[in-house]
Amino acid sequence: MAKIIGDNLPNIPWQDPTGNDPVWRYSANPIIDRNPIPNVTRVFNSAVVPFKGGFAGVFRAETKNGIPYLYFGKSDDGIHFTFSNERIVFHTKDGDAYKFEYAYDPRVVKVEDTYYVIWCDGQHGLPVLALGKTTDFEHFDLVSHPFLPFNRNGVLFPKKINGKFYLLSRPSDNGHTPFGDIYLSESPDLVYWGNHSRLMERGYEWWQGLKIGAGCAPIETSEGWLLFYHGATMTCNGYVYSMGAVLLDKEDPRKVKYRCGNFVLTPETEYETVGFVPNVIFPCSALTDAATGRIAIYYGGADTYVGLAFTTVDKIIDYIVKFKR
Ligand code: BMA
Repeated sequence: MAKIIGDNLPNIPWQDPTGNDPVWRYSANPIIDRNPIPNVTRVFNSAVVPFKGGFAGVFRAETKNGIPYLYFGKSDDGIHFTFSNERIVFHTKDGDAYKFEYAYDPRVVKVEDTYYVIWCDGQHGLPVLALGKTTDFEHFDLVSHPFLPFNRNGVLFPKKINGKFYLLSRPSDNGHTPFGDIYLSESPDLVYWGNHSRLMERGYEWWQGLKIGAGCAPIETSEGWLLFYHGATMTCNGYVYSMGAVLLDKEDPRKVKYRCGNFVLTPETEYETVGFVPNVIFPCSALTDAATGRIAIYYGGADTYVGLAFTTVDKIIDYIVKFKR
């Protein structure tokens, strides 16, 4: 029996499965609909973490001038969120408010007592990763821009390994990036990063044949680090984004133990296939309950909605191993 190494969180969102799929959708999806905040048209690709007995999140919110920024939201049940009407302000080392060009696809990861927010930031019009931090979701500081342009999909490990921070990322281009593999880098201080290496290449399987990118923060399990990621394929009608899953070695996350050749969730429902960008499932965070092995995954649907999907540590690891490449 595989186990989640982590806290017991009996109040995470949950619904029992009705079929045999390795990952199943919440029946009341999408949990965030259009126009949820004044001057915001869509919220998607967002990250939720447990906070003070409830849940806090950093949300990708597309404002009505078409530019994405980061907004804060909180919830008692992880399903119904109330949002701040103003964007999150990150403070620079000088105490000034950081001036955003744009900001999207946030991930939030707690390491020790600090919540780190990583997003794709615009600098001089180019996409770079930015890393900020907070302890209370009221005051946020900008820590660094870890890498040179162009890069997206920065995902921190929730624990230091051998005293170092580990960051997954996906070097990209300045457009819609028709290529891309997942890289792993390490740092003693979140400012200086090195030992970059390619962790996983895009796959020969068609659903992940064009590019891949890390999704949720890796989940520590008795069998290794469980990573949900996205894989994209190219069609006559543009890209299609599905969710994949892989198990990395616990002691050395540079080693892939088992990578699932099948997707674990692919666009099927209306809120995944119809929207601003059709056919997109884009996982950004997951909540876990160690006692029951439950996992609740937050994902963006069609660049328009936020959906929830569920699995258990046993079901997903069995599936990864059964369909390993
Ligand atoms: C990627 C990112 C995501 C988006 C996806 C599909 O390149 O920009 O934010 O969900 O494309 O449009």
